[in-house]
This record gives sequence, structure tokens and C-alpha cells, in this order.
Amino acid sequence: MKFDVLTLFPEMFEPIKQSIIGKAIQKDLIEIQLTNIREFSKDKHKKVDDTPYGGGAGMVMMPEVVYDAYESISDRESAKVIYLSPQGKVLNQDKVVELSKESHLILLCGHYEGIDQRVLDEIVDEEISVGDYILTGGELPAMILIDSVSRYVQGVIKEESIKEESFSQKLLEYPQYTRPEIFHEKRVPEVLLSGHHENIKKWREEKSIEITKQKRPDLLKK
Ligand code: 4G1
Repeated sequence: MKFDVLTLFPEMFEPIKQSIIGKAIQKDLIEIQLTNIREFSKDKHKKVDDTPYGGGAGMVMMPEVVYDAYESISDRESAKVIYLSPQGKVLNQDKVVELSKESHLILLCGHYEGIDQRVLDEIVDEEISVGDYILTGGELPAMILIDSVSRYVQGVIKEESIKEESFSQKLLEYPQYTRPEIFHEKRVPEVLLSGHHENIKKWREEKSIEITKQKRPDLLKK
């Protein structure tokens, strides 16, 4: 799976190359290609934004630089272009699974007050948001998308983990414990030490439902 990212701040993507995603890149299961939109500015000062027509605060990313950056991507015709934007549908696990079936995604990150609408109309296939709050740019949302989608690429994580997830879909996770058996006078629940797999499964299902009811009742209603 290939992710092409169009951004003014490619350095922001360094931290995602750690841990599980880092290993997936090393194993060539996923590829993250960063394109700095600023490199496509024809202006001597590498200007990429300008004041909005009609007035108002802030700056708008100019259409030509964004378009030229997009045009520099190879095989762009067969890729799906996603604009990370508060105007998109909010990302959920069903959408994550759907996107993991694509082989090439181009992720466009806005900054400042956003991007000139004309280039968006021309190149964007889908808008996706990561939630309803104000951010300074689409870079963190793009990383959230890469992280969540990459987990579903064959070989990135153990298949059991995915199966366990789909089984407990829409429920929160049961509590986890590891060594030591006693920590600050608190014991690990007895059933987890019993080796009785059926009882353990039942206990975990009950805990999942109980915790979801307590903390996220909205998930149970869905
Ligand atoms: C109006 C949030 C503006 C923000 C209403 C989630 C937010 C990209 C996302 C904004 C962004 C609300 C996202 C806002 C995002 C241009 C550059 C848009 C940054 C920008 C609720 C600023 N998921 N926000 N505007 O945050 O890109 O993907």
C-alpha cells in the first residue's frame, strides 16, 4: 500500500516512522512518500499562500502550487485523493477497513485557513475528518489515517489481533494485566490465572460490555 502525502510540513511525519509502522515500511508492506508543496512554488520567496478574496483573517494556500505538487506524483490517475478536512465525514473503523483495500492513497493536508476551492474541486475524490475540533493543519489527521489504515494491510500486524477486534467490534476492550501477580497489594483477577479458557473468554466478554455501558454507552446503541 502506498501513501503519498502532500504537505507544507513533511518533517511532521517523522514520528510515524516508529514502531509498528516503521517495521511495515522496512518490510515494504507500506510506503510513505512525502511531497513538500513548497517545492512547487515558482515564486522567488517560495510563497505558497495569499490573503483570501473577500477579506478576512488568515491565509489561503494557492491553487497552482497544490496542483503542481499533485501533478508530480507518479501513477496519480489510479490513486484515490483524500483531503483531510473538517468538512469531511468523520473517520470510523468501517471507513478505515474500506480504505485499506485501496493500493494507493494521496493525502492532501491543508494549513492556515485551508486551500483554494478550485483546486480541491479538481483533484479531491473524498474529504475525511478525524473529529470536530479546530486544528492548525491536516498533518496529524493524515497520520491518524495512515496509522489506522496500515494496520489492516496484510502482514503489518498479527492476523489474530484483527480477528479478536472484529469479534468484539463496537465494544471497548476488557482490562489487561501482566506480571507481577500482585502490584501495590492489588491481585490480578483470579480467573485469568486459572487457565480455564472458556471462563476467561466469558469473563472478558462480560467486562467488555460492562465497561462499554459505563464509559461509552453511545457505542452500544449503534
Ligand atoms: C471549522 C479538524 C474549521 C480540523 C470547523 C479535523 C474545524 C482535517 C481536519 C476547523 C482539520 C472545525 C480534521 C479547522 C483541519 C484547514 C487547515 C482546515 C487546518 C484546518 C471543526 C483548520 N480532520 N483544520 N480549520 O480546524 O484540517 O482532518
